[in-house]
Amino acid sequence: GSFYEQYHPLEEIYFWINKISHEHPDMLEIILIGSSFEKRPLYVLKLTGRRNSPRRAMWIDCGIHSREWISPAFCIWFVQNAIDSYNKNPEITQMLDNMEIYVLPVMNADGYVYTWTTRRMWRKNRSRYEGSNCIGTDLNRNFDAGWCTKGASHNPCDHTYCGPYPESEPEVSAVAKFLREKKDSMKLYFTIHSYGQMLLFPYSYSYNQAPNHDELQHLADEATQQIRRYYRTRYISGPGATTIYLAPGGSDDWAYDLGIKYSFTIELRDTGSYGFLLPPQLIQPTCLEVLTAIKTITRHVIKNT
Ligand code: 0X9
Ligand code: ZN
Repeated sequence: GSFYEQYHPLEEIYFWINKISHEHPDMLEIILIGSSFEKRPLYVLKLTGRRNSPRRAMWIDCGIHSREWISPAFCIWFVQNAIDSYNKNPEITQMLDNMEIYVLPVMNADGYVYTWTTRRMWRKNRSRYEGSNCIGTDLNRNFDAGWCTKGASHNPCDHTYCGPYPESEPEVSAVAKFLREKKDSMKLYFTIHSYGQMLLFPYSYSYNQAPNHDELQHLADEATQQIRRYYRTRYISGPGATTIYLAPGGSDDWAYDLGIKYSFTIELRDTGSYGFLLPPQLIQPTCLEVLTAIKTITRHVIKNT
């Protein structure tokens, strides 16, 4: 298979980021937004059409949880697909001409490296704090949104450790700082996870309905119908808290409360047969079907913002 049909270690992803930006300087720009706990760079790709003066922006991050390898693979595939489809596919062209698209391919760089070298099922980052020998904070419990209430843990040895305080983790604070700076133009937020085949929206830190709940539910239903039409894959949708579980400190809820009224977590394939060990042959179909959902949602956001 091609580069886009395989999983890659972090060094190869960094190399790809450099290569593709040099090949398409008119459409891609590399932005260094910060560094990880172990001082690895966090690169964001800024993707734009050639004739755009967009006042809108959207964000896609991948790899918050290191063992979810399909997630970085999606971000990489998405960037490549957008570049190839620009001026060919009308929906992608419209998307790039109306939105600046910021893509963070691997948010949890240290954890990702660790899953390649040492422990495939590692989820958290690799931070250490005094007072415990356990390593790692769950980056999706460290955002400042109902931080460390029910659904997260104060115990550093747990999978859902929320960290010593909100935004304690350099990966989280880098993303939060960048989104805060861009919040006026940022209209749409996606965070890509696996697995479970779900399209989730706020809230996850409480059972309260989001102010635009009905609009989000309707839009999510439309998006999952598109996925179903593509390969008959079933995705379910709803607010995080009622669809999976209460889980505070997540990036989607934080982005939403920052003012990004279209905020989604996508749990990619599958529903558990392979789980995190999704075979590489399934990268392409997984990405293709979810792109239909992203197109549907983006079209709606362009029309309504
Ligand atoms: O628990 C999570 O962080 C996500 N599921 S995963 O299996 N990929 O770990 C779901 C996140 C939903 N959103 C929030 N909890 N805010
Ligand atoms: Zn996850």
